[in-house]
Amino acid sequence: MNVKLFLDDLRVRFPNEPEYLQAVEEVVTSIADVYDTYPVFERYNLLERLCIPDRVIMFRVSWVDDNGKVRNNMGYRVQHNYAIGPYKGGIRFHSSVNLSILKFLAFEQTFKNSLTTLAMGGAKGGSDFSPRGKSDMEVMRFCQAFVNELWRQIGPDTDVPAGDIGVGGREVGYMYGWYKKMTREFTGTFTGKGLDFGGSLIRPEATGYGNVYFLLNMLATRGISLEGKKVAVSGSGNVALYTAQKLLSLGAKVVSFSDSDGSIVIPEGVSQEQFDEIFEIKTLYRGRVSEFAERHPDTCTYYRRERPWRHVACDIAMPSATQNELDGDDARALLQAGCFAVSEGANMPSTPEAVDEFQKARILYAPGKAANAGGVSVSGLEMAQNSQKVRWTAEDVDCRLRDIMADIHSQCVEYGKEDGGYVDYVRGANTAAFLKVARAMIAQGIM
Ligand code: NDP
Ligand code: 2IT
Repeated sequence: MNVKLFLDDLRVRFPNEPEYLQAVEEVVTSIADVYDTYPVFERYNLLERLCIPDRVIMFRVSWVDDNGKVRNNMGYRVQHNYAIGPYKGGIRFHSSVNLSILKFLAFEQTFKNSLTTLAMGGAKGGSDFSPRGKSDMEVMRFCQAFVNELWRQIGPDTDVPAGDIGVGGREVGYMYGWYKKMTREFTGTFTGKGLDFGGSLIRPEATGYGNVYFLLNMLATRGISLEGKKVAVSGSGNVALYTAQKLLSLGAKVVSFSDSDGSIVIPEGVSQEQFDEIFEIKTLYRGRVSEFAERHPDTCTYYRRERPWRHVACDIAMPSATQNELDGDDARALLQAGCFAVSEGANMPSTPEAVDEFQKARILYAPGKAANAGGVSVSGLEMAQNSQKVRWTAEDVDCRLRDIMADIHSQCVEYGKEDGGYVDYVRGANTAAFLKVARAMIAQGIM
């Protein structure tokens, strides 16, 4: 396969989709060798079929705000690939959402879900609607209008949405409620549901906890303990908060958080009480990290409109906000300060230049599709519980999550270990994920 020609062709066909092209380029470059090892792949033109989504559904969402004004947003669902299971992936509500971002996320999700060991294909959806600053009733009306269009396209064995940026328990509840009303079915078509109506214990925690479990597996390969290590976290949403909660419980120091307005840095690490305060500001009041900085001027510095990376001295970085939030200069600053491990909670948070820096420096670097797969894994466990109409205990789900993260780590090592012993987790994750989906696509024929 000629990687350059393949990518040039995609660039011509999808010129306005930089995030999608970025995600595809990373995967295609890293699996080129294994792709060429099996001529059947090229005979089936498998790569092109795997990179272009099965289908994209786009629609207008009209809703009425609290002032009686009619508002219009765009709605999308990208059903990328369902070779190994029903389409599965989150819904993102954020003003930045566009087709390129959702296509990159659905593409990544296909590979991530393949690594989880569970039967799930890849999808992503969302809207350029932002829940921030909206009342509960506005969010509810928007979610109902969104699902009014989407409900025909999804189902427990067809496509199962969940949360992502801007979509948490509240939004999933409203969407699931309307889905039920339209279908008159109580099935597990959404995951991340409330515990009282089919949700799984540990699903809210799963992405953050799973990332820490993955990190522990990586550290173990070099005999390093997490205790006492300084960890820079970005974001302050679902993933960031539960990452920090697990880190604190294991004796690590969490030295930063951020949101779209700026970052807070706490050089000595947040205490448990301070973490509880941040958790409350973010989850109870939907507030800003700057509010915490205002209350703690002695221990915490606020950097307005800046990301944390150039302002923290840390051993480990866990970017958990959004795509391309850590660039080449940030990576060099982190390395300079002694950072020796990066485990991505967000999807594609590091730019290609940053990834290159981490890999050149031979530090432990785990891409999001491996490290943050805990969230969708527990979504898969929620689907399993829903179809059996049972509820597993928190211990049971947590134990399965640990096992899955260990399994994903082993797959990365199996396919990513180099002669000198260095593990290229990017190549490992992409290759393991690709081979499973590719085998399934070949076995099921061209469609
Ligand atoms: P949340 O909406 O709960 O939190 C997102 C956080 O990131 C917020 O602190 C938000 O700040 C910040 N953020 C969002 N967009 C930007 C931006 N453009 N610039 C700077 N900061 C930004 O989302 P999640 O925690 O669920 O998601 C975070 C990341 O993790 C995403 O990349 C998501 O795709 C990924 N992920 C999520 C999973 C899940 O289960 N939820 C699973 C796997 C990956 P603000 O409050 O100001 O908007
Ligand atoms: O990026 C992701 O893996 C998610 N947002 C979670 C998807 C899911 O279906 O739980």
